[in-house]
Amino acid sequence: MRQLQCFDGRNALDWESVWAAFDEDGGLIVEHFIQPELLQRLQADFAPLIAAHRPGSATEGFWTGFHGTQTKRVTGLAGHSAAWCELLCDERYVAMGDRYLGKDEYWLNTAQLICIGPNEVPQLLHRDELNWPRARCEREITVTAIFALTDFTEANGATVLAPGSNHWPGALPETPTNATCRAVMPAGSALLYSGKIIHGGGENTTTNEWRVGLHAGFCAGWLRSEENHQLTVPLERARKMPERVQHLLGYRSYSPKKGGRLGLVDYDDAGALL
Ligand SMILES: O=C(O)CCC(=O)C(=O)O
Repeated sequence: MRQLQCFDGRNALDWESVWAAFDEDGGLIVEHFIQPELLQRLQADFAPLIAAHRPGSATEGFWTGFHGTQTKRVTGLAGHSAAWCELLCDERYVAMGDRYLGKDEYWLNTAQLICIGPNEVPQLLHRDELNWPRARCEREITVTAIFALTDFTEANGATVLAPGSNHWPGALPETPTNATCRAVMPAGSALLYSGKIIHGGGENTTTNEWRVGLHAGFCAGWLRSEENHQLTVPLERARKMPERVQHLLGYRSYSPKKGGRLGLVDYDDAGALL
């Protein structure tokens, strides 16, 4: 069974190998990506939000199954955690967005805590780029990180991925079980992956363990992001955030090297408001 390549974030990353793994397999793991002290602050910031949240989806129909009936999903995180805003500025995370989507040409798509609870069934396998089915093209339109805030194990719901499926033709080809692996990784690791790789949340067969992942992706600046950050992080709060975070949350306009500008305010960059 093909596995994802694994790097050690305590050492300087060999970027050529990192991008080669990303391009070939569609994803990779960087263990120890988050410093222990930052990990503790993230866990402390998010613990009360997770405790206050109930499992299951607010949306009926297809989304009830997709989101998971035993899974808590918590969004709107930037307004609650300075530690998360700090991680958003991590230069290795920035490097992934800049490489695949173009420097300053992307938004934070969604940042959600995905807490997979005991007895959760496997999530439907999917490709993240299918959020925008008509926009799919050869290039990446979305790339994502899942940061492990607890250990990810086979038993508690480590993400299921099909390495190499980023090259498979068709919108969502059939995925044989023997083509998949699990992103087993210790707390503090990051799974970095392409919008084209087939993947999904894993089954949680434990009776008492929650698997907590911070699922945070970027999407191209010409796309509407999954989460509406400007409604959960009000302007006054955004003013106090690092410039990169303001940008990622949509408090900037999209100005590609070619083509027109989007998301303007009074024909100026939205950043002028701040
Ligand atoms: O939680 C995971 O491991 C993956 C979840 C996922 O891919 C999703 O909800 O879109």
